[in-house]
Amino acid sequence: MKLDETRITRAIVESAVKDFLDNLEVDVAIVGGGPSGLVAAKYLAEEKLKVALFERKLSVGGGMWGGGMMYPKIVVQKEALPIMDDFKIKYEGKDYFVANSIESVAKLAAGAIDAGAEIFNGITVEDVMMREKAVCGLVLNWSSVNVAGLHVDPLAMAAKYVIDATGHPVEVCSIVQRKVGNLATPSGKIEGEKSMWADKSERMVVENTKEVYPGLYVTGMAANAVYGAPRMGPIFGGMLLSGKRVAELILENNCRK
Ligand code: 48F
Repeated sequence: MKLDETRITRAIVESAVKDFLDNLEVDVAIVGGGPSGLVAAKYLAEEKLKVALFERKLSVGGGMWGGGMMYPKIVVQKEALPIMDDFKIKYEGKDYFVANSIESVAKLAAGAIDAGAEIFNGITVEDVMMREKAVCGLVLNWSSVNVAGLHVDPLAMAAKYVIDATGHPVEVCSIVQRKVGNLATPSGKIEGEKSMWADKSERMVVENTKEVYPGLYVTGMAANAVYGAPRMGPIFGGMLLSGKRVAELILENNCRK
């Protein structure tokens, strides 16, 4: 076959624009492609909800790639093993089960994609859309526009539910707190992440996975940051369980409507 560069260009642009247009109105928009966001994406898409995930970087995986201090290993406790099995991630050991961080990211991403979630990389969520005191969509720009410091207006997309899965910086909840006000926390504000305490943090991250403002849910490390719980370091069971929990909450809520 004789190759034509303009046909390569046309194939890429047409396909990418089609995917973007197909996802302008979705059931669930997930901000952040770390472990909690990817797990949520799979379990929601599997139930036939339309799911779009937006990741600022080129690669999904967030803080999982680096394992513990760049040893490419993560620890998972037994409560999360059914999720590891759902994604076919291998592990070994006893009590403190160990998995390869690179395999873990690759399989979480593959699981989300195979379930039908659409992943958009290189896009930063810089604001939300609001109607009648509820979050109803996202405001997007290319991450490269932000890195270059260019003044370019963003575009927007609509979602019935938005999930903040942005990890430690808890970016979407911060925007909503700054622009709109009260979150569903004791102080009405982001309580702030506390220093490392793995046992407490891993238990609390599932409890803290909630609807924090109408239409806006929080999962993963962002959930602990919002509700003032500690960090946990490179144990990832809580991230997986929190991602599954947020999917369950949205599915329950969606059935009631
Ligand atoms: O940080 P991250 O992995 O979040 P997580 O799923 O998992 C936390 C763990 O990795 C680890 C931990 C547990 O042991 O403490 O830190 O809670 O992934 C968050 C992703 O969100 C992206 C960011 O690039 C990362 O890949 N992200 C953050 N802000 C935005 C964003 C934004 N405004 N728009 C798009 N993506």
